Amino acid sequence: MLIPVPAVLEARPGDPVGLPADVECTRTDGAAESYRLEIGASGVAFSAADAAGEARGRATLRQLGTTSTPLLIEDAPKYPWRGLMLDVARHFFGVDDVLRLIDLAALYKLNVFHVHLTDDQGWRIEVPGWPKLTTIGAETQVGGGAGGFFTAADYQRIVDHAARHSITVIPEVDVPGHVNAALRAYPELWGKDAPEPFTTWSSPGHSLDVRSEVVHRFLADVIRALPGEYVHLGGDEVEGLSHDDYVQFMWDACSLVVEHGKRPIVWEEAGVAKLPPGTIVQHWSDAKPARAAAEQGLPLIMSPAPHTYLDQKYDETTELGLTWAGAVDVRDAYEWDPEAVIDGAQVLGVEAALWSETTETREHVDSMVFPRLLATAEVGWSGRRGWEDFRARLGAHGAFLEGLGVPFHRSTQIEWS
Ligand code: TNX
Repeated sequence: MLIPVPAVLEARPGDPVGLPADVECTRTDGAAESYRLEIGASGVAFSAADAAGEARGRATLRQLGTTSTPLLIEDAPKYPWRGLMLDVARHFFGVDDVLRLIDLAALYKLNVFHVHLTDDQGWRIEVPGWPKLTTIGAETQVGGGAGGFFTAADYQRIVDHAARHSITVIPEVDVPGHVNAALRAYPELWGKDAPEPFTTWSSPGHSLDVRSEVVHRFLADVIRALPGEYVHLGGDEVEGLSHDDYVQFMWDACSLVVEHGKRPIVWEEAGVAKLPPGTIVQHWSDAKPARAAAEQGLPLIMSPAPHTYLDQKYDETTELGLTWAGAVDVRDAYEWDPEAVIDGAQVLGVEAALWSETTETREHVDSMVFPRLLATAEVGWSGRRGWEDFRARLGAHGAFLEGLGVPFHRSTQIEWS
């Protein structure tokens, strides 16, 4: 829930996005992530069903900025999956930038941080036994600049930090396409000469040699290197593979994730393949394979590009961003129903995605993520409460974002206070 904030916010020097820890919270029975907050003359009564509920309640307290206005909030999420994806492959963002973004996501009750770790332009995560993935595979990014990568310790810091907000980190390693960086490091993964670095947008369209033994060994080592309950295997925009090879590979790769005791996630393209039960499918653009996934009984994460793609321009005057999904202004990010996107889908939740072809700095990221992420957050937590209502609350919320030092995009759809 996005709460209207008072005009004057308490300054919290040294802790610009920290959540208040000074109000005590007790545990009660209730739905996952639920909490109850009662502010009265005699003080604050705060209870939550679990640690996540406590974190969501503290986010509300932080947005309120005061414990002196009487109120009663009984709150629980509509969907169990409310995510933000950051692409660190097209342009690399370091640990500090990532931790800060997670702090901001926590303020809006998100509970998933999905990090797109590999793509044509760079491989950004250390994998034991495959050192060239990061020495060679990480050295470029879009525009040709130096890339970067997370060591295992860096990545663990991100996971631990997110866990303190009851946010789950989802690592994505994109296979069998979008692999140019990995092929440069280990050409045996496609059985040809090492390709040239790829430092522009789009994709050279290369694919792993999915029938080779080395690819399966590689995948197992990658899956083992990634901590957590989930592995996102990508599976999007694959070129140069037969349909049969593609569907067989997606089945094998997802099964390998299951064998490692983890739950696979894939982009919607893989919905045309038979996938292990429990695999989560992420819709972004094409209803047909997403529907095929739903028909298999698999749960879906909704990231429809015209509503959740944070890399798209707000309007034709926006400097950064792509346009293939049309302009995505705040109203587009807010006015959509996750249940109405794919017929018959079991909707796990929503996720906004920042692809980073055009975003290079923290300021770039902030201006694309905010305020649109707040719309996705509310669609996922409260369900829609009406555009005019949201619009008014968001307008009053501008000062809050400003107080956090977030250079958000001042969409002309909003009357900013
Ligand atoms: C499509 S969404 C992609 C990404 C691009 C994005 C740009 C998806 C699964 N694939 O590789 O970065 O469009 O908007």
